[in-house]
Amino acid sequence: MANKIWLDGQLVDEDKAKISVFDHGLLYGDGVFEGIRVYKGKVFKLAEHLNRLYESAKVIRLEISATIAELTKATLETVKANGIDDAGYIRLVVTRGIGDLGLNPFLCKQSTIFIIAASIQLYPEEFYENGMKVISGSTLRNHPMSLPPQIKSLNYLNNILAKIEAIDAGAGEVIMYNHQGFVAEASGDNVFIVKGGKIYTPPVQAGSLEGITRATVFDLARAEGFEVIEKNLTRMDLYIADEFFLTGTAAEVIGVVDIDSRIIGDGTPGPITKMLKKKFYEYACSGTK
Ligand code: PXG
Repeated sequence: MANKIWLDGQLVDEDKAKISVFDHGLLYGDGVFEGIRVYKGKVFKLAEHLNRLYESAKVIRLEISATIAELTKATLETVKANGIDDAGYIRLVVTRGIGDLGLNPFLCKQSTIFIIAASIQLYPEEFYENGMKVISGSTLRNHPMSLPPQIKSLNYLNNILAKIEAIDAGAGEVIMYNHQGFVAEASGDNVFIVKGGKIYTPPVQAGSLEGITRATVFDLARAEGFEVIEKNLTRMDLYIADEFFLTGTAAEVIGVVDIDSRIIGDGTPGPITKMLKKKFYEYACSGTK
């Protein structure tokens, strides 16, 4: 059975879900999106994802042609129509809409909205068991005065260039630094380290998305009595960390055991990383939104 795609107010078959070649989402990467998980029939943190979507849209002066309540309903409808129950992945995209061949976004009459609900491609279990190898990328994260990394925009070329470096190096992910040399984020995840029993992560102002998994990990770690500190981190801080992990909708919580051939801890995911990974999964499956 073909996937049902929600497109501008209607559920249509996958092969009928088509976007115009004049859509500015395609012509200029002009738009915003969210990637959301479904666990045990529940859409994880939908309100937080939609809030971030509308904030991203506000910054780029994109008026979303639906209310939060309408998009909440549409998302749930799309999940149901596709029979997604667990290990589901929702991609909600809002483009500037159809315009002409000029940059002017205000000539686009109406945003285009579509929602895909599918199964998530999970990392192999051994990645979680054994930990991941990452590299420091030479591609800097976008300068916040250029394209703020807090916007989850359709323009991912900055991250894609960094991801190519990871692929070329045979690494699972790439760490991106900012123009000052501080850690920003990975190509699709936020960065955390553990040092001396405390948990550290860069402030979003260093150049990262304000990750929803990141915020959840803050809550879970603090509930376990850990201090979570937002602080600028250098490449050296990563090299000498006791533990190192990444967080994101796709990866959840995943341990890093090698960065630029410096081995982290004993070369396997550390105890706090493993605890948070477990707590995260339990929390996500508990039905708490
Ligand atoms: N930074 C960037 C640049 C991201 O794209 C995160 C951090 C983590 O944010 P969340 O809110 O997800 O904790 C992301 C999110 C994929 C995929 O298919 C990537 C993301 C989300 C969903 C799927 O690679 N990145």
